[in-house]
Amino acid sequence: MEKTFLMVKPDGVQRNLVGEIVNRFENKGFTLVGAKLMNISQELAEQHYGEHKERPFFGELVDFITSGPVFAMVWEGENVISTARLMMGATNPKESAPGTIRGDFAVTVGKNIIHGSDSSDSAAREINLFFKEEELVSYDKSMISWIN
Ligand code: RTP
Ligand code: MG
Repeated sequence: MEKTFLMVKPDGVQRNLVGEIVNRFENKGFTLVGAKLMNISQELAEQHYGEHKERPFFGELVDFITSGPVFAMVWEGENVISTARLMMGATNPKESAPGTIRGDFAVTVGKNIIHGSDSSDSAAREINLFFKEEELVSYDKSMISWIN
């Protein structure tokens, strides 16, 4: 089953949006298979955002993502990589549609609440960067009955 790496950025954690964001992906029907609240080191930030190394905003981006705890997650489900990107909304909140996470909660591009992998290659790379294999679980919700 397809997996993606999603992360509530430091602004989302500070604004108490972790629950709201988890809720959206749960309600959609995806399965949370790994999660942790953590601080990102300078080294991890530079690796994670390596593709933007030459961009003028790289320094700011690394400073921001290391400025406070993030909530790192791995989600599983059919087409979860592209669907999560749709649910996040456009990178720049001034273009992200209402109803999306960035459209509903963010104003500026530098503080856009959430990160999500943009392809299957980046999902594999980012999951590997943030999680050890034993930190991920595998389960089938339909097999667990809490009521009967
Ligand atoms: P992300 O990687 O965080 O999920 O965001 P994204 O794919 O939608 O956007 P990407 O192009 O990968 O950019 C990474 C992050 O860099 C910041 N950014 N700042 N000042 C700027 O013009 C600018 N452009 C991008 C954003 O926080 C973006 O999420
Ligand atoms: Mg990106």
